[in-house]
Amino acid sequence: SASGSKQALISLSDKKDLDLLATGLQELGYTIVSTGGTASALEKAGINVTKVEELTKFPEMLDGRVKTLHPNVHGGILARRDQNHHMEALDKHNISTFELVVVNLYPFYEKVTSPNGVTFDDGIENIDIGGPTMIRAAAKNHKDVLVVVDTQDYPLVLEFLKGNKDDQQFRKKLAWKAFQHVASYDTAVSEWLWNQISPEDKFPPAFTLSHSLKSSLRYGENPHQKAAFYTDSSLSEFNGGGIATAIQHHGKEMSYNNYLDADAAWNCVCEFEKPTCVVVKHTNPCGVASRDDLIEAYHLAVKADPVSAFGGIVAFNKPVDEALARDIREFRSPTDGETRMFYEIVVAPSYTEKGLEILRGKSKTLRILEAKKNKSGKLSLRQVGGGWLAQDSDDLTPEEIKFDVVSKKVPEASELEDAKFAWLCVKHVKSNAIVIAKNNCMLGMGSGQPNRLESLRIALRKAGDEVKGAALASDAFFPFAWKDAVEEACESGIGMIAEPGGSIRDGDAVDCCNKYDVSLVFTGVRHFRH
Ligand code: 93A
Repeated sequence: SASGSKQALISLSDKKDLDLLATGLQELGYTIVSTGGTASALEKAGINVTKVEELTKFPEMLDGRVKTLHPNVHGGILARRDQNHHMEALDKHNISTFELVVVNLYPFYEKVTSPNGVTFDDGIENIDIGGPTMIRAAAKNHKDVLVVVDTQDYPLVLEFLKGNKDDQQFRKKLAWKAFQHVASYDTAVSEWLWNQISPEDKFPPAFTLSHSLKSSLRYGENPHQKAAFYTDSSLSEFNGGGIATAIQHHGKEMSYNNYLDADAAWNCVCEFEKPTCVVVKHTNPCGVASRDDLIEAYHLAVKADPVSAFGGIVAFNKPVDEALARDIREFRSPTDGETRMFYEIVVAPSYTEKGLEILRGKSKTLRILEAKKNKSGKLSLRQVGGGWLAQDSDDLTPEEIKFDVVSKKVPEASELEDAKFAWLCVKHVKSNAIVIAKNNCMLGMGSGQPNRLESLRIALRKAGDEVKGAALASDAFFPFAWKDAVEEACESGIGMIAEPGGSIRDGDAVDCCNKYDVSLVFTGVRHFRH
C-alpha cells in the first residue's frame, strides 16, 4: 500500500466484538479504515482509525446512501495484485490496497420483521447498497483480499493472519460465505418487496432459495449417501417455527431421517388443541391420542401400534413435565410388558426443568427437541429432477372442512367427534390413507398403498375388534364404493365414514352405507399426501 502498512476496511452495523477484532488487527500492524458509526465506536474504544472520507475526499452523502461507493475504496479492493497495470493504476491515483474487508449489513430482515413493523420508506432505507458492493468486490478478489461477514469468524481470521501462511482454501470458504450472506440478504429484500406489491395475492410466491448450511449430516437416507441440512430464511425465519429452528437439548446428532420424521410428528401433533401425543414411524403417524391427561394420551398413542412405536418419534403438543418424563423413561412395551420402550426423538413445545433432567437420563442417544409451532401459510417445496414444485402448505381452518351428513343414519355427537379426530390424523398419513379412530384415539391406519382397498384392509387389521362403532376417515373418495372399500368397511362393523365425496360414484357409497345403517359424511376437501 502507499502508506506502507497493510489496510483493513471495517464497516459494521452489528458492532459485536469489534474491539476484539480491531485490537487484534492493530497488534498485527494494520491501518483501519471505517465508515462513520464504526469509526466512532473504534475511537471510543481508543483504537486508531482513518475515516473513509479521508480516503475518498468526499463527505458521506445523501443521508449515508453514498459512503463507500468510490474508486478509492473499490480500486483498493478490486485491483489484481498480479497485474502490473492494475498496480500502476492504483499508484497513479494514489490508492492503497485493502488486505481485509469486514462488513455486515444494515439489519434489514430484523427491521422489517420487528414487532412494531416499519413503514415502507423505512424498509427501503434499510436496504444496504454499499455494504454488499464491498462484500462482493472483496469476495471476487478473495485471492488477495480476506472477506469477513460473520462476527463468529473474527478469532479464526486473526489466527490466520498471525499464521502468516497463505491458504487459498480458507480464503475461498470466506468468499463462499460472503456470497451466501449477500444472496440471502437480497432474498429477504425481494420477498419483503413482493409482499408490499400484493398483500392479498401472494401466489406464486417470490420464490428464491436462500438456504444457508445449518450442518453437515453423517449421511443421508442411507449410509452411502452424503447429506447436509440447510435452513431457508424464506421458509423458517420468515414463517417462524418448524423443525429447522428446533432446539436440541440432548442426544445424538440429528440424522437425515430424524429430521423427516420429527417434522412429520411435529406437524401432526400441532394440529390438535387438546393435550395430544403422536407417535411417528417413517414419516407416518402410527399412534395418535388426545386426552385431558397427557400421560394417558401417551400410553394410548403407543398402544395403537406398539411394534411400530418402538424406535419411533414421540411428539407432544403440551409441555413435558416431571411425571410425564418419568413415565416416558419407564414405560414398558405393551407387546411383552417388559422391554422399556425405545425412541429416537421426543419433541415438545417445552419441558419443565425437572422433566428435561429426567428425560436426559433415559438414554444418551435420545434426541430431545424443543420446537416452535409452525405458522400456517407456509410454502411447501419438493424437489423433482431438475426443478422444484411449490405449493401452499395444506392448511385449512376447521370451518373450511364440512361434515355434511349424506346417509340416512345421522351420526351421534360422539361419532362425529371421532370422525373429526380421524380426519385430522388422515391428513398426515401418506396416500392412500385410511385412519380408524374412536374416543379421540387412533386405532389403526393404512398408508402409502397404491390402492385404497389395501390401505383399508391394513387399517382394519390393526384396529382389530375395536373397529366396532369406530369412525373411519379416507383422505380421498372411494372410486368403486359398492364393490369394494366401503362395503368391506361396513361389513367390518365400522360406525361411520368421513370422506371428501365428489366421485361420480358417490351415490354408490351412500347406498352402501344406508344398506348397513352406517353414517356417511362428506368433508368437501381432500388431503392427498403423495
Ligand atoms: O447506505 S449504504 O448503502 N451506502 C454505502 O455507501 C455504504 N457503505 C457502507 N450503506 C453503506 N454501508 C453500510 O453501513 C455497511 O454495510 C454497514 O452495515 C454500515 C456501517 O455504517 P456505520 O459504520 O456508519 O455504522
